[in-house]
Amino acid sequence: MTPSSTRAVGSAILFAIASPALAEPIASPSAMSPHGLTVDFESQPFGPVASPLTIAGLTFTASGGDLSIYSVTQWAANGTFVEGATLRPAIGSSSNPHTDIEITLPAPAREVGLGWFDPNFSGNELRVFGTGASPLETLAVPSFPAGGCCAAFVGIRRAEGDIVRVVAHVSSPSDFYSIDNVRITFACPPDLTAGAIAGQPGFGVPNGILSNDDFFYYLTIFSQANPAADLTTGAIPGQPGYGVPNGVINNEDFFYYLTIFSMGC
Ligand SMILES: [Ca+2]
Ligand SMILES: [Ca+2]
Ligand SMILES: [Ca+2]
Repeated sequence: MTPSSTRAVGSAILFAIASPALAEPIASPSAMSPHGLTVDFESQPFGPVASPLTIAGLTFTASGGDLSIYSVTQWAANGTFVEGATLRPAIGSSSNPHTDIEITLPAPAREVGLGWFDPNFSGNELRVFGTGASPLETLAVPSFPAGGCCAAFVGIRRAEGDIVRVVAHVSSPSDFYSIDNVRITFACPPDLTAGAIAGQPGFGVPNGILSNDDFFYYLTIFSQANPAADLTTGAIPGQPGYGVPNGVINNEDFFYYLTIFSMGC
């Protein structure tokens, strides 16, 4: 081997070792895990709402003021990636322009996706962060002619499962936008709650820690036939429908949860 070919092999090995797991854009909500959390804002009253706003453990903050729940039903984009109630900065005048919306997650995630209503200018971005100040990934939001015709979907998967903060970055203060159907797949699927006592803060919100509370929480939602307890079609790994909810809550779901719980994070 010549010194240069040795170097080449050496750098190839170093590259292989140093290369992080690939992050991949996600093209549609259907390509995301069926076990994700979706926040669709449908339970929120329309109109201005104070920032920060917390829903299902996700905390939404507008960088320039308050937030607002906005209906997109009058636009053709309704029912694509955005529907009904959506979240936007509380705008209405040039003195209160469109600003970024930051989403803080209660536990690390490996998939994040959302619908973006009426992106018109280039430069709109979905930025995902770990614990550091620099984005782990930045995704461009496709743009469309102004007028509410269209919505975009932007999503990202990181095998590292290290996303804890997401920013919907708006290109311009005058690019009217809102977000909807914010989907999060947490990094630890059996982590379902922070505590096992109903009504306590953190009940039903993952906290990045797998403990007996998660198991008791699953027992609770299973016994209540909560739709969230539907995790699988069958309990045998490798069989079709394993890990795919089927609209039925039965023992298969219980044994599936036992399996993923015993596997840990
Ligand atoms: Ca909605
Ligand atoms: Ca937990
Ligand atoms: Ca099921």
